[in-house]
Amino acid sequence: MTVALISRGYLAKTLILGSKNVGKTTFRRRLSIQLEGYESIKDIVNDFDVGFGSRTFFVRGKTITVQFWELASHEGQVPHLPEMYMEAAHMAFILCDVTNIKSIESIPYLVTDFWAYNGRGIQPIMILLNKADLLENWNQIKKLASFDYRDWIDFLPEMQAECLIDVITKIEPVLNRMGLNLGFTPCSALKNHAIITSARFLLKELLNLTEYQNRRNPLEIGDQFDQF
Ligand SMILES: Nc1nc2c(ncn2[C@@H]2O[C@H](COP(=O)(O)OP(=O)(O)OP(=O)(O)O)[C@@H](O)[C@H]2O)c(=O)[nH]1
Ligand SMILES: [Mg+2]
Repeated sequence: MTVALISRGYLAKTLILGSKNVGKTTFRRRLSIQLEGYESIKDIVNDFDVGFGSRTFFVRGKTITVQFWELASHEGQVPHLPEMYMEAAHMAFILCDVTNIKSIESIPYLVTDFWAYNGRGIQPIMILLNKADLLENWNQIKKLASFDYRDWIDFLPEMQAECLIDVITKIEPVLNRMGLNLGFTPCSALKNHAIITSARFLLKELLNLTEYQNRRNPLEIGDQFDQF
């Protein structure tokens, strides 16, 4: 008789958002261990061009499978996010391209949409300032390896730094009120810079949020993850 080993764990559904050409697909592919067959999910949901990936992490004694859903964006506009994908998401990566101010300016809109539609309200986000390898002082920046923007924002070109401070001012206080931190880091597909550590950061924030909410309302246990 064969005994199936069923591993219990958690599922954290994660969106990968960002305007056109910021590097979402590259990021998703590098982060994912592709599950056979799932790449063809595009065929099933071809209305929206959704890319899928998945990877399992072990964080604070919990095995958590992270599903990544990348939604297509359209030239020159903040992508319209189909509600069916937003609804059940636990957390989101928000990507921008550090050389493209417009993509930085779109961040607050993406975050607002995510919080408005996911069905749980304010959930953890990690902002990735992608293509940081294109910056002049990338060699200095990459050594900082910090998710706290106060450590590296002065290394950015002035326009980008100003734009980012504006974004941070809008988003950070909202997260702080939920006991969450804003994760915000330069990132590059080259050498997988900050890719796995960003996923771990998000998961820790998600666990913090779950604990925070359970403390506030001890009867409502564990609805942050779908157990499988
Ligand atoms: N220099 C540099 N180029 C990158 C990086 N990540 C992605 N790219 C390049 O940026 C271009 C767009 O990358 P994609 O991953 O297709 O971006 P996307 O956001 O999925 O694009 P759309 O789905 O069309 O909106 C490609 O030419 C990538 O090779 C990075 O970290 N550094
Ligand atoms: Mg793409």
